[in-house]
Amino acid sequence: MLLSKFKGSALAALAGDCIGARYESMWRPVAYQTLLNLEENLKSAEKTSRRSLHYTDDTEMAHELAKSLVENGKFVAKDVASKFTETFFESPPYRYYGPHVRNVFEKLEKASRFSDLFGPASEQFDGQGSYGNGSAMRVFPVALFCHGNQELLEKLAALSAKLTHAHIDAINGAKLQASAVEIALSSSDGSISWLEFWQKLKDLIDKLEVDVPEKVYTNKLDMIKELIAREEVASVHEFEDEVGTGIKASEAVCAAIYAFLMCLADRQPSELSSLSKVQQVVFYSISLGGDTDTIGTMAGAIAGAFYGDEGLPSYWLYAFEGAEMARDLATKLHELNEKK
Ligand code: 8NA
Ligand code: MG
Ligand code: MG
Ligand code: MG
Repeated sequence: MLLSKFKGSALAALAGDCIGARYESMWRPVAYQTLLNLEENLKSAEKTSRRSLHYTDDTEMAHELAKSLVENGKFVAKDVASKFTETFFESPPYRYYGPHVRNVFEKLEKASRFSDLFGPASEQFDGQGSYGNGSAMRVFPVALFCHGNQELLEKLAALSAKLTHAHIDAINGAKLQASAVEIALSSSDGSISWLEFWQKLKDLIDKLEVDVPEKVYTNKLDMIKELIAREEVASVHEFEDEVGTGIKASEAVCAAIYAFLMCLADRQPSELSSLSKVQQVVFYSISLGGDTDTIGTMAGAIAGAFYGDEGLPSYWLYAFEGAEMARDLATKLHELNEKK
């Protein structure tokens, strides 16, 4: 069962990125029917064995992080930094990296030759560091690698984030997203309510934001609870106003968590009811609009870790670039976890 959860997480993360990337530049809600039509097109990929959808920066970086953990059996910051940097400079334009992260890679490679691993990220945005969602979008392999060890998970989520994102909101976003995947790995459908899941995340954020004056995650998590408990489902526009779906880690991570918890609470839209639970989470998260590939990939990583890969459509393995790699890395991370 645990292997199924590892594979489910990696595969649904990939699906969320590949599907979400189709709508990323639109910055508006995505109609359910549009997503259902795309799903119909993906089914034909199995017959033609055509890879129809590309992954983006989210998956590229997650896979590099996973490869490094698998090869080294531990987190080696220099190796992760050089893998991120090498793939960035070789990657095709349709990976759509965040607009400013190039500066970090240029400095890591050219200026310091990987001698100063965390300096370039801390110089971003006049020394504030990036609060973009790039730290959290790629973090799920840390959760798989650290499964069963929350202390290590928080440490590695922070270290992996700090290579490119030094802002506290990006670091806490990576810890929160990785922890959501870990809670999903450690529980099963029917064993936890949405409110219990939410409470675990809230307890973590209370601890992480104890000395943070702005408490962005505390406020957004409180709002998420209010929205899910409410009788009437919030419109996407209200969600956008209250929580957000943008490029900030605090918005995208909370949007992914909201989509997962809404489906766990059985409040998913009826239009998606023909789909498996993992698909419902991925599609619902993308329907919120905004940074759709990143919200989709993070919601997928949580949902796949919770429900496993059994209910996933077989054509997902054919429809997305990188599907074999996702499955292979998940299997290797699971083997490493078994040995511990
Ligand atoms: P990033 O570090 O460049 O941050 C993303 C953006 O957030 C920056 O370009 C700024 O606009 C803004 N930002 C971050 N920190 C600050 C700050 N301290 N002060 C002011 N503005 C700030 O890149 P990232 O790695 O976090 O980006 C990840 C996202 O980029 C993912 O969603 C990914 O899918 C991708 N993405 C690409 C495109 C595209 O079309 N190229 C569009 C959206 C997202
Ligand atoms: Mg992307
Ligand atoms: Mg938006
Ligand atoms: Mg994105």
